[in-house]
Amino acid sequence: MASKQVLVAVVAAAALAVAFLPGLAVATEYVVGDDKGWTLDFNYTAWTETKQFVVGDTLVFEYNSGAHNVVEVGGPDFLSCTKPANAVVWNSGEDRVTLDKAGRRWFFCAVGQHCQNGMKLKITVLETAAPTPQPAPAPFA
Ligand SMILES: [Cu+2]
Repeated sequence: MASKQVLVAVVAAAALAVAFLPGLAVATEYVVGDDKGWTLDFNYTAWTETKQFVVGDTLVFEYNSGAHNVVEVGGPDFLSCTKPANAVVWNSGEDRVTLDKAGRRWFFCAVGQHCQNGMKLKITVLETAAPTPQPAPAPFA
Protein backbone atom coordinates (compact mmCIF):
# COMPACT_ATOMS: atom_id res chain seq x y z
CA MET A 1 0.00 0.00 0.00
CA ALA A 2 2.83 2.37 0.84
CA SER A 3 4.26 2.07 -2.66
CA LYS A 4 0.92 3.10 -4.15
CA GLN A 5 0.89 6.23 -1.99
CA VAL A 6 4.41 7.05 -3.11
CA LEU A 7 3.35 6.63 -6.73
CA VAL A 8 0.40 8.98 -6.24
CA ALA A 9 2.70 11.56 -4.65
CA VAL A 10 5.18 11.33 -7.54
CA VAL A 11 2.44 11.71 -10.14
CA ALA A 12 1.01 14.71 -8.26
CA ALA A 13 4.44 16.34 -8.05
CA ALA A 14 5.03 15.79 -11.76
CA ALA A 15 1.65 17.31 -12.60
CA LEU A 16 2.50 20.34 -10.45
CA ALA A 17 5.86 20.75 -12.17
CA VAL A 18 4.25 20.66 -15.61
CA ALA A 19 1.56 23.12 -14.51
CA PHE A 20 4.17 25.65 -13.38
CA LEU A 21 6.61 25.15 -16.24
CA PRO A 22 5.25 27.90 -18.54
CA GLY A 23 5.64 30.39 -15.69
CA LEU A 24 9.38 29.77 -15.53
CA ALA A 25 9.88 31.49 -18.90
CA VAL A 26 13.18 29.75 -19.61
CA ALA A 27 14.66 30.81 -22.95
CA THR A 28 14.67 27.89 -25.35
CA GLU A 29 17.30 27.12 -27.95
CA TYR A 30 15.90 25.54 -31.11
CA VAL A 31 18.20 23.72 -33.50
CA VAL A 32 16.40 24.36 -36.78
CA GLY A 33 15.45 20.99 -38.28
CA ASP A 34 16.53 19.21 -35.09
CA ASP A 35 19.02 16.45 -35.96
CA LYS A 36 18.63 17.11 -39.70
CA GLY A 37 19.76 20.69 -39.31
CA TRP A 38 19.45 23.36 -42.02
CA THR A 39 19.22 21.39 -45.24
CA LEU A 40 17.34 20.56 -48.40
CA ASP A 41 14.53 18.00 -48.40
CA PHE A 42 13.16 19.00 -45.01
CA ASN A 43 9.70 20.37 -44.27
CA TYR A 44 10.38 23.44 -42.10
CA THR A 45 6.72 24.42 -42.16
CA ALA A 46 5.82 21.17 -40.43
CA TRP A 47 8.76 21.64 -38.07
CA THR A 48 7.57 25.07 -36.90
CA GLU A 49 4.02 23.83 -36.33
CA THR A 50 5.13 21.86 -33.29
CA LYS A 51 7.02 24.79 -31.75
CA GLN A 52 6.12 27.94 -29.87
CA PHE A 53 8.72 30.69 -30.26
CA VAL A 54 8.91 33.33 -27.56
CA VAL A 55 11.03 36.50 -27.22
CA GLY A 56 14.39 35.48 -25.76
CA ASP A 57 14.52 32.12 -27.54
CA THR A 58 17.34 31.35 -29.97
CA LEU A 59 17.37 29.66 -33.37
CA VAL A 60 20.50 27.71 -34.24
CA PHE A 61 21.07 26.95 -37.93
CA GLU A 62 23.50 24.04 -38.27
CA TYR A 63 24.85 23.11 -41.72
CA ASN A 64 27.95 22.61 -43.83
CA SER A 65 29.15 26.19 -44.29
CA GLY A 66 30.24 25.52 -47.87
CA ALA A 67 26.86 24.19 -48.91
CA HIS A 68 24.32 26.62 -47.46
CA ASN A 69 23.77 29.97 -45.79
CA VAL A 70 21.02 31.79 -43.94
CA VAL A 71 19.48 35.04 -45.13
CA GLU A 72 16.89 37.03 -43.22
CA VAL A 73 14.38 38.89 -45.36
CA GLY A 74 10.92 40.44 -45.25
CA GLY A 75 7.71 38.63 -46.13
CA PRO A 76 7.48 39.53 -49.86
CA ASP A 77 11.14 38.62 -50.50
CA PHE A 78 10.56 35.37 -48.61
CA LEU A 79 7.70 34.46 -50.91
CA SER A 80 9.71 35.18 -54.05
CA CYS A 81 13.06 33.87 -52.70
CA THR A 82 14.65 37.24 -53.39
CA LYS A 83 17.81 38.25 -51.52
CA PRO A 84 18.02 42.05 -51.29
CA ALA A 85 21.49 43.61 -51.54
CA ASN A 86 21.29 44.75 -47.91
CA ALA A 87 20.00 41.45 -46.50
CA VAL A 88 21.51 40.02 -43.33
CA VAL A 89 23.47 36.89 -44.29
CA TRP A 90 24.88 34.27 -41.92
CA ASN A 91 27.34 31.67 -43.22
CA SER A 92 29.28 30.24 -40.28
CA GLY A 93 27.59 26.84 -40.44
CA GLU A 94 26.42 27.31 -36.85
CA ASP A 95 24.49 30.54 -36.85
CA ARG A 96 22.72 31.65 -33.71
CA VAL A 97 19.82 34.04 -34.15
CA THR A 98 18.28 35.51 -31.01
CA LEU A 99 14.57 36.18 -31.25
CA ASP A 100 14.72 39.59 -29.60
CA LYS A 101 11.27 40.88 -30.45
CA ALA A 102 7.77 39.65 -31.12
CA GLY A 103 6.49 39.31 -34.66
CA ARG A 104 7.20 37.38 -37.83
CA ARG A 105 10.65 36.52 -39.12
CA TRP A 106 11.58 34.97 -42.44
CA PHE A 107 14.76 33.08 -43.32
CA PHE A 108 15.93 31.18 -46.36
CA CYS A 109 19.05 29.68 -47.93
CA ALA A 110 20.28 31.84 -50.79
CA VAL A 111 22.55 29.20 -52.35
CA GLY A 112 21.48 28.08 -55.84
CA GLN A 113 17.80 27.20 -56.02
CA HIS A 114 17.64 25.98 -52.41
CA CYS A 115 14.97 28.49 -51.40
CA GLN A 116 12.81 27.60 -54.40
CA ASN A 117 13.23 23.97 -53.36
CA GLY A 118 11.82 24.64 -49.92
CA MET A 119 14.83 25.56 -47.81
CA LYS A 120 12.98 28.37 -46.08
CA LEU A 121 11.71 29.03 -42.58
CA LYS A 122 8.95 31.36 -41.46
CA ILE A 123 8.26 31.79 -37.75
CA THR A 124 6.09 33.89 -35.48
CA VAL A 125 7.69 35.05 -32.24
CA LEU A 126 5.31 35.60 -29.33
CA GLU A 127 5.81 38.25 -26.64
CA THR A 128 5.22 35.63 -23.95
CA ALA A 129 4.26 31.99 -23.95
CA ALA A 130 0.57 31.43 -24.63
CA PRO A 131 -1.18 31.13 -21.28
CA THR A 132 -2.30 27.72 -20.14
CA PRO A 133 -5.99 27.49 -19.22
CA GLN A 134 -6.57 28.50 -15.61
CA PRO A 135 -9.39 27.26 -13.38
CA ALA A 136 -12.25 29.73 -13.13
CA PRO A 137 -11.93 32.06 -10.10
CA ALA A 138 -14.07 31.21 -7.12
CA PRO A 139 -17.31 33.21 -7.06
CA PHE A 140 -17.57 36.10 -4.60
CA ALA A 141 -18.74 34.83 -1.23
CU1 LIG B 1 21.07 25.72 -49.02
